Amino acid sequence: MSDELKAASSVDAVIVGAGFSGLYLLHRLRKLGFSTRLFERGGGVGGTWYWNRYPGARCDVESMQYSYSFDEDLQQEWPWPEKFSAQPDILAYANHVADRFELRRHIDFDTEVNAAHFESGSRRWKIETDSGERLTAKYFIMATGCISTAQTPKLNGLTSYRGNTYHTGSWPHEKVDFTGQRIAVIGTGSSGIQTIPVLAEEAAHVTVFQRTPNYSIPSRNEPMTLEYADSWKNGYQEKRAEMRYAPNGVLREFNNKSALSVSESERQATYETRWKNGGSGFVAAFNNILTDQASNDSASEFVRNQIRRIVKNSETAELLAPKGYPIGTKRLCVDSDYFETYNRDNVDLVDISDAPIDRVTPEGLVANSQHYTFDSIVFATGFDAMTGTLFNVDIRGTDSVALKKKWYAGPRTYLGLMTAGFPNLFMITGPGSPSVKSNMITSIEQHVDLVTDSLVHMRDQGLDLMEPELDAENDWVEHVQVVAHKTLFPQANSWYMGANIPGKPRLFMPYIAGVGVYREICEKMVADGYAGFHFEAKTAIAAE
Ligand code: N01
Repeated sequence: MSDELKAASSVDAVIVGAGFSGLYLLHRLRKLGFSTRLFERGGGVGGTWYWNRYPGARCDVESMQYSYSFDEDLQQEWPWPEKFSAQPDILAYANHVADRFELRRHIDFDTEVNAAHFESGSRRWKIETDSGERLTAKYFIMATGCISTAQTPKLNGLTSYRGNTYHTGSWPHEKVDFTGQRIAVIGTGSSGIQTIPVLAEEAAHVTVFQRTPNYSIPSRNEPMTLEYADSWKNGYQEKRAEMRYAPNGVLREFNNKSALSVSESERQATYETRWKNGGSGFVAAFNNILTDQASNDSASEFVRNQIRRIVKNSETAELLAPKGYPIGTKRLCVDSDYFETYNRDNVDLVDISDAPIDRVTPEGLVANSQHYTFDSIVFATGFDAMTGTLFNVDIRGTDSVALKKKWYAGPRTYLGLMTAGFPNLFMITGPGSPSVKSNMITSIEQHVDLVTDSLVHMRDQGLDLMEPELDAENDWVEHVQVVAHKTLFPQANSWYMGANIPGKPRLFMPYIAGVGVYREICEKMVADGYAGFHFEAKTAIAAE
């Protein structure tokens, strides 16, 4: 590290990221008396909700459940205006939490952590930021989220383009006015599917470039009623307790029947009801949609038929109807009038499944040998998920081994929390934990509690260093894959599998056995004396 850098300061814990993980972590650690610094690359709190400001951005987990449970007054008092909250409302909530718990003054905004190197002698992490600050910490905690590194494809000619380009994952703060514009949207994942209907309302013309069609279920979003909010608030404690052990960390109606055990008419009626009710609970219509091909086929075909019913142009409908991978194995999208949007005169769909976009020109782009002219191009092309943001920091553990090097064939963690060879480095909702296959806030709270409890345990026991045992880590990595391969998930080219990033290792990154199962495993690990973790007591040299 450079000598010109500022003199090192020293804290118990450095946290990276002021999203929902970082805010709760900061709150807990400060309450427990640990000294902290939190660095956030954005100019404000909110993480994913700070960056993803694209028109139509909205959460697909109900607000009454996509919210913190750690403070009863907070959950009783906060008024959510809609069933599924829009990005500005979630960001307002994050800001409220930061103010209510007086967290803001402990955060360095507009500051990126560039490097974190573990020094074995002192047993401290040496951390360097892009503002030139250098400091040391006993604990280094990446609370950087799972989908925070936006990916713009490296298209030929992109720098020659004279119009404006946008990425849904790093949208401008000021309103973008698309009135009268011809715009391209590249990508039809959750972000594209949310923004296309809203952009189509404003722009003169929208051309959607689709590489893979996605399954999407209508959200049936509606204004929050007092009755509905109260049905949660009068019993929040019990409901939250149940959520913590629910398969996805959310309460929703789960049908414990196989799709193949019922008559065709019951199956169709069940899908109809789920479609009418809306939301991603569609895949819980039966208990084996994500594990049994024939069951999944019935659900997939039901959704394809809904698309054929909604979209008037049959050729367009067929292009929009996903085929070749099971429903739910790429992130199931939830929309407001997505398929209906293709009935508008000002929206066209271009299928680029056979040949990628050829090149960008100063005026637009070339695909399928045709030149299209655009005033703006919107990239809804996703993220380098789960590992991308961890690799953006030069993290080096024992013997200066880089995290990126250790994980060259894919992430290796014990419980998605820590990785061997990187003592006292914690990840909140890291790869190998339920993370993106759950209600993120439920999983965030569990991980933050587990990490902070571990730090208290170390403090109480006079311990200095915590690290997974290699055998425990190897067993966990294998277990995560075994569980994933009992499902249909590995069949899809999804970002869960790293398939959206050229050259990224292909393996299923989240732990899919369920939030409740995972929590019980963690509870047992703690009850068994932090089984699978290795601790070292304070030494004279480390205590200096
Ligand atoms: O990103 P994605 P996203 N040329 O990776 C296409 C969460 N989220 O930002 O499928 C052409 O899903 C790519 O095509 P393909 C949620 O977890 C939640 O939409 O790889 N196309 C795909 O269509 C979600 O899953 C909410 O063939 C290219 C799209 O771009 C995650 O964030 C809302 C391309 C990317 O889809 C990511 O969603 C929004 C190229 N070179 C996001 N490269 C809610 O809560 C990529 N694509 C509702």
